[in-house]
Amino acid sequence: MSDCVFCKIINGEIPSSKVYENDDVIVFRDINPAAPVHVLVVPKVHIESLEALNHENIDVVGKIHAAILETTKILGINKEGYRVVVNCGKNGGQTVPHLHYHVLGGTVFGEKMV
Ligand code: DGP
Repeated sequence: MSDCVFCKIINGEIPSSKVYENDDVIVFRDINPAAPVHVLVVPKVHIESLEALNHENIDVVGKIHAAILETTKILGINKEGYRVVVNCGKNGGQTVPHLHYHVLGGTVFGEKMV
């Protein structure tokens, strides 16, 4: 989508600190990190949110999870652990309407989610 900030990052129109990329997924550092390690795992296909997943595009979820596993190894957080968050829609706090998984690490998170 032409006015989507993540599509612009995928197309190289906006710079990003890229950590990992393959044919289907790109991973880059969040511009406003909430933890010492904070990256966004983003499918290259424009899907608005988790709620926009369907039988046609659901395969991308496996690709995202595979990319998370590659990324946590690259970032060296795979052994100690990390948190994965997906915000969905207005009440979920989603601000960029292009499906993305937050991967946060490099610190110890408490049991509380919020
Ligand atoms: P969410 O609230 O789940 O939609 O998270 C969107 C995240 O995207 C937020 O943590 C900040 C990040 N973000 C927004 N614009 C940019 C950008 O242009 N570059 C990068 N690297 N991150 C961005």
